[in-house]
Amino acid sequence: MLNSKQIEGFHEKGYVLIHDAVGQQEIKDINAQLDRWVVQSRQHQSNYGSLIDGQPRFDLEPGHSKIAPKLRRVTNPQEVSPEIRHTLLGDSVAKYLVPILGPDIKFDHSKINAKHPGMKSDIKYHQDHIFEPQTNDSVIVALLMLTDSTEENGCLKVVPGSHKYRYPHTRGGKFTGTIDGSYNEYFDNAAELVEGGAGSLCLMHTWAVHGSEPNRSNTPRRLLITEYKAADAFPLTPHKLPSRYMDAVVLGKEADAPRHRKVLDFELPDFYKGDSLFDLQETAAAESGMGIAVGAV
Ligand SMILES: O=C(O)CCC(=O)C(=O)O
Repeated sequence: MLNSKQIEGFHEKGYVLIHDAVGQQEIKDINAQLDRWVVQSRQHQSNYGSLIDGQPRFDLEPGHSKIAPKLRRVTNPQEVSPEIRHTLLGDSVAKYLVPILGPDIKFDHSKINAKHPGMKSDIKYHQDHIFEPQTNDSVIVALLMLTDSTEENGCLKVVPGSHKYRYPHTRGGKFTGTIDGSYNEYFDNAAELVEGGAGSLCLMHTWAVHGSEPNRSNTPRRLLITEYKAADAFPLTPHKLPSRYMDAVVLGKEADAPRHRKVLDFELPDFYKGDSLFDLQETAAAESGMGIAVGAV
């Protein structure tokens, strides 16, 4: 499914883009589901729905209203959509991961990030692994484009090679969900735009630094983001976005025992249940401070 150049590129840069990875009918079905959720969101004034631990599933951007709905995130949509379950827990996406993760693969969690025209949310630079640390780094973030993704509508940006470093996501001992803003200029200069058509799939290393700008266009940008991991990767902390499909085997078989990385070389996050990623990052952005790279691995 991935040729040797693509596999090499993933290890070198920390991500690889596969065009036309998932069929248009699946993409259409998922978009139809998301359209229904946007309509439903018009009935709500604040975040709503419920994950298995009670925190909200549907996250609304400030300024959301009945007339101008701003549904920006749906967490663990596979729990409430058979179409999404089919794509994420079947092999549509997972089959691409085998050359990197091996034959035995588990699902971790997923979310849809939506940026419709007029919405202002961005995603500040961060590394995903720090949010849900596992016993090893055989974890891939699979980002499936549900719409065409361009620089103008706020496509994903990845800093190539950044997966070989660890950056702090805390300030004053508090987990901020974002890397200190003093790195922004460096990241902005180095980051690569991940542009592609609907159905394209970006496989990103769990430690790759990434973020995205607000949508400045008239076209929507929708992204279905899923973490998968090798069957022998086990969580080090309670999950912040738990679901009943967490750790479900999607390909191959269960592992008998966890595999551990040699050194535990990063901070563990605070448990921030109830805060959305956006609130967490916005609070951090309002503060200032300096950070230092923890070091190369
Ligand atoms: O929506 C995006 O462009 C990036 C998503 C992301 O990094 C996240 O939600 O953790």
